[in-house]
Formats: sequence, C-alpha cells, structure tokens
Amino acid sequence: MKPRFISVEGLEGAGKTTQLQVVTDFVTAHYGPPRVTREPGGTPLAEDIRSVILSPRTEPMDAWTELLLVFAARKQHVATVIQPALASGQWVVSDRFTDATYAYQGGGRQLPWEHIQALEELVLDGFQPDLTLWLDCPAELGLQRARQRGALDRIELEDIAFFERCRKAYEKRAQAAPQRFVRIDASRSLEEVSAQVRQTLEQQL
Ligand code: T5A
Repeated sequence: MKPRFISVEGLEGAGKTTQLQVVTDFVTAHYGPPRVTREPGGTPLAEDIRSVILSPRTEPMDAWTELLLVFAARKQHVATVIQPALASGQWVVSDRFTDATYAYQGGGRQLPWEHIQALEELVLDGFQPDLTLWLDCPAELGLQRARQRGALDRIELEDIAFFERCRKAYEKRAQAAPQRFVRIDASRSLEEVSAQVRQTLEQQL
C-alpha cells in the first residue's frame, strides 16, 4: 500500500500532541512505524526557524515575515524529511502542516488567502496531506489547557479574537476539502477524543 501523509491540526491546547501518539500507535500497528514530525520544525534547520518564529521578542514581527519564515521551514521539512520518508515507503505523521498557515497567518493575522495559496503552489507544488485530523475546540478552552502547561510562546500571547479567527479559518479549510479534512470534537474527554480519532483512522485508511 502506498504510504500516506497524515497531519493533525487544531488550536493550542486542542490535544494534538496527545492524539499524535494515538495516530502513531494506529499506524505502527497496521503499516509499521511512521516518521513522526512537527511544524514549524522537523529538521535541525527548520527547528532553528521555529525558535525564531515562536520566541517572544521586543521587536514586533511583521506578518509577512512570519509567513515567509513558516514556508521557509516547511520547504526544508518537505524536501529533506517528508518526501524522502514517503519515497522510501514510510508513513509520515505531522503535528501541523500548511492548514496551520491558512489558520494562523490567513485567519489570525488576516493575510490574504490567495497570497498564501500562491506561496503554497510556488513552494510545495500541490503537495498536501492525504488525511488531516482537525481537533476542534473553542479557543478559550484550548488556551486554558495550554496555559496550565506553562510558559506561553510568542503566538500564544495573542488575544482570544486572534484564536477565534484561526478556528474560523480551519472551518473554512475543512469545508473546502471534506474528503481530506475530518473534524474531531476535541472539547470532549481525552478518552472520547482518542476513541473518535481511532474510529476515523479505521474508516479513512
Ligand atoms: N504556527 C504553526 C503558525 O502560526 N503557522 C504555521 O504554519 C504553523 C505550522 C506551533 C505554533 O506555531 C503556529 C501555531 C502555534 O501557535 P505547536 O508546537 O503546534 O505550536 O504547539 P501548540 O499548538 O502550542 O501545542 P500545545 O501543546 O499547546 O497544544 P496541543 O499539542 O494541541 O495540546 P496537548 O496535547 O499538549 O494538550 C495540552 C494540555 O491539555 C490536556 C493535555 O493533557 C495537556 O495538559 N488535554 C486535555 N485535557 C482534557 N481533555 C482533553 N480532551 C484534552 N486534550 C489535551
């Protein structure tokens, strides 16, 4: 069977890190251990770019600078990790991918959707996940969970309206690609969310 590329998306505190393990266990049991990775990041160079993007700083970061950094990290990640793994027959599971750019830079920062699409086409040439699990919960609930976890990064310091726009943008992405994008209700208990993730994988793969 052709190896697949699965991404897990959602706001901060939606439970991506937790559910990534559920996806990894499922893929390992059925298709062998996947390459588990994340964005921004996933390679040493892309992880350096991640810390530039997420470290709190006094100099404000221009939204376009943020967008270009995200795509620079993604190009490195796709070219040196994701595509080689898929070419060698290994499945790939990523904590976030391009949908996060539509959500955060498109929704949150309000950069024009069509410019993100143009960059995506230029940099990735149509490459996208085979399946995206969107862990959806109200922004306030996710932020409450994330705050309990500890120090906030530069993006987590944004206000609630920013994350509500991100959530709306994920919804728009889900409506535009219903065959790839599956919404999971992440406001339920950990056990219920994990069960829905497993059920979705059984149905979709
Ligand atoms: N970004 C990223 C962009 O702006 N553009 C882009 O293109 C990309 C790719 C990356 C940041 O970069 C931005 C988006 C982000 O701001 P990240 O590494 O993905 O950040 O990290 P966060 O989203 O900040 O990750 P979090 O750890 O905050 O969220 P998770 O992974 O969704 O949540 P998780 O699993 O760590 O859970 C958080 C807490 O909640 C509990 C967990 O036990 C944990 O304590 N929890 C639940 N509690 C009750 N019920 C449930 N169902 C629970 N699920 C989890």
